[in-house]
Amino acid sequence: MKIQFLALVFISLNLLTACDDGDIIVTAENGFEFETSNLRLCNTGESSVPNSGTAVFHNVNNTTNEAIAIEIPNRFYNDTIESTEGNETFPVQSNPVVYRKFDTAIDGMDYFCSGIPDNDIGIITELFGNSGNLEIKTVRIIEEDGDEDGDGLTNMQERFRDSINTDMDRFLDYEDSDDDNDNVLTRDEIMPEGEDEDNITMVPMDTDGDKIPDHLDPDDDNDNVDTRNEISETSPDPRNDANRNPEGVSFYLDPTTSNNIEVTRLITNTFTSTFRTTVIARNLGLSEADGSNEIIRETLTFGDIREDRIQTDSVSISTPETEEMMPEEETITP
Ligand SMILES: [Ca+2]
Ligand SMILES: [Ca+2]
Ligand SMILES: [Ca+2]
Ligand SMILES: [Ca+2]
Repeated sequence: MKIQFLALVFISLNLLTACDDGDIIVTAENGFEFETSNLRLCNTGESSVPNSGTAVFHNVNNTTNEAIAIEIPNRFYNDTIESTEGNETFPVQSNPVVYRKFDTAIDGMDYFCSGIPDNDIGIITELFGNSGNLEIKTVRIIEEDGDEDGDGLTNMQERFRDSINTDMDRFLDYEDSDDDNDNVLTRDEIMPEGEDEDNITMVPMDTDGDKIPDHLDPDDDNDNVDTRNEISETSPDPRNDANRNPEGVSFYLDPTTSNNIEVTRLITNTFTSTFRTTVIARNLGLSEADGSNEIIRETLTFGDIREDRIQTDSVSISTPETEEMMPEEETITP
């Protein structure tokens, strides 16, 4: 995707405004009606190179036919990485800002992110930023009733505020689809409880009655063999049909069976985290190209962007001895 935002500013100034049929005066109180949720971002660079390409944030109101856009040169802005030091500040002088009022509705991603805009789009009023600062910040959002790892327990049930990490691997419980690293997914170690379909909550089971729920208990049947090792040569998945006794009960839930095969490869973990990027201008000075119609906005909220990031990671039991034993092909997929 090519962005020719700077070029657009000058093309439109020289050509499109020549066709104006009369300026509409935009003032600090009149105009700038942007829904915060309509903020969008496009990048031309490479995500692996933070200083590559150009990042453009834009917000379009297709009721009032207004748009405002910011160009951040030499920057790939990743809206799924948390800002480490609070707000990043970008001076308007080196990061062009343009406000436009059009004679028709536009598609912001097409207009600002896809090269030369459609000829049919006329600009009635155009203002350029000439002073002030932009503040951009990305934060991770963790909602109480969300379920980042999709394991059936909410972030609140997995005590996300306490940063619980039962199996001490790289993932906190609310990001870990197998909380006890026993190769049985948490969603298969809990059960629904409720009086009717509309009031179901997922609650932990405790097979061996030791007060440690199955999804946090590495030895579910208390036979002193870890659940993940109660398998056979046929399959490394404790829930596989090959790993059941003649009555159909999985070895890991049957204290009378004693298969014990050391495994080092764990289920691949996937979780989704959500980020919100907020863009605010402070003391933003705008004027027409000739310096007329100057207005100042003390605070102008460009809006915010909500974006998900899905992370999939292979995990292994990370002791030096077991790393050496780990066969590459033995990945267990849920
Ligand atoms: Ca979990
Ligand atoms: Ca488990
Ligand atoms: Ca237990
Ligand atoms: Ca066991």
